[in-house]
Amino acid sequence: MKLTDLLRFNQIVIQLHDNPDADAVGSGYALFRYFKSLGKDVKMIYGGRNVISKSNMKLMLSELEIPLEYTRELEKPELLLTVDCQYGQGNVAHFDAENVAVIDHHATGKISDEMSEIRCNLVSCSTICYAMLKDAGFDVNADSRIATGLYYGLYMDSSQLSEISHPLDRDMIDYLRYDKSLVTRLKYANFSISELETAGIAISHNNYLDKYRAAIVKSDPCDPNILGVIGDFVIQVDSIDICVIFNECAGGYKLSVRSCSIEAAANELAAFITAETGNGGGHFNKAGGFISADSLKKVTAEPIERYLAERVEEYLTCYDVVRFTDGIKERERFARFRKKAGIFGYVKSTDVAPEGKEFRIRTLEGDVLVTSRNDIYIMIGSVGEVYPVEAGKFHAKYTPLDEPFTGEFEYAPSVIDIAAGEPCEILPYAKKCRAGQGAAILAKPLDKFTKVFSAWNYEGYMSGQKGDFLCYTEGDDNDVYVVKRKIFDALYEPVE
Ligand SMILES: [Mn+2]
Repeated sequence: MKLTDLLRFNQIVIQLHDNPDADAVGSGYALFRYFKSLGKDVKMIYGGRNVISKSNMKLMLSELEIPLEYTRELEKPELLLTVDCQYGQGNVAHFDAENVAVIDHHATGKISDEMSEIRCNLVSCSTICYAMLKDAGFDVNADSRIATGLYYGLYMDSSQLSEISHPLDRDMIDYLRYDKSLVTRLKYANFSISELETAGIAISHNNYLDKYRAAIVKSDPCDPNILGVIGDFVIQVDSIDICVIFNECAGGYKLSVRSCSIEAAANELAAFITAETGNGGGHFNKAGGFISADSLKKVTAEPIERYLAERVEEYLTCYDVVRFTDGIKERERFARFRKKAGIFGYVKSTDVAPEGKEFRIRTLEGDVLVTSRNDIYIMIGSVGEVYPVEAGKFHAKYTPLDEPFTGEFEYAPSVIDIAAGEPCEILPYAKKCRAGQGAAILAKPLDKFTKVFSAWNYEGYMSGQKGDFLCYTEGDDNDVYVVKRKIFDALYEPVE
């Protein structure tokens, strides 16, 4: 769905979920301003049992002058647009409407269609609205109140930005011109005394799995942000390397995951725990997730606490580790392959940034730090995957062509100038290259989930599932990497 698709309606009511949080309000307000700017008859409402009472939310509404109305009755509008929630859910007061549209980031099994935009890979609904408004040509920086609302929405839904994962979330942070002093005030009006007590009770009742240096912590229902705060505290305990903090929320359970173990990324663990029941993701050290109560019922009859402990144990005992310093083990199990002749993209790092400058390559998998040098190139694969390569290796494997490289990707690869903090796209600089013959690699399919610590300065490790390929550049036993099975099958062929 595009926002412009909704312009055929004139009377629009934006509905937030009951007990609206910063993300719902920030998202709703940005949309409100968009429709208002186009002369629509628009209002912003929420229903349910409670009127907003949290001090940060009251401050947000008054300082940003957000015309949010609490209502128990609504005259049937031409369009009801539920934001940060889905029509018909338990935490969304029911109102009749002639037409219903949805913008949300919660995984409920429902997918996007012509009247709904559901992106569960984004940590906040504010990010979806940012992207949709940008698409519709609306400048969210035109009024800092709009930008501030979106920023604070993302901030609060990502446990203070620590659980973001998608490059769009990061782009939004870089882009928004928000009111910094107001955000600071909001940050320090976050918890009430009773929530402080809730956090204290949660911490003193943790379930410690000493064999795995892991802790599962249950909190009473509270603001989801408390979970992140508890996690940040618990992970500092000397005998705890991993912790999962959770509580009940509308429709299921909200999770915060923390890890200081180099081999167990929090985002991977969050995705693993929630794989069958919801969604999860974030950073290497901090991540978040959601488990839907309905989905949980389908996979287990156990209490959530047991289920979480079992999933953590299962995760921690399910993988192998390969380090680039190990060299090739069991060489006889590897076969020779080479890249099929094909067209790829490449960019010289010095085209993107002056020599010696450090920049980040922003990809779906995360940011990779690179220092611009004559002998460092950036490769762009057929599905938009991006990685640094030494010029020597590049010229051995590829023939550069003097033609621009173009492609359509879910997220167009971009780089960030670290000093300036500005994102810039790299596709405009990209040229084609042809994979040459004789670029042989040694590869074998993985028998199980494997984590690979490569020689490049990645934020952690690459991981492969069973069936993905573990690869070495022939002649360099330390140049190890993982290629997803689908990509491997498309790009490589066996060499006799
Ligand atoms: Mn949200």
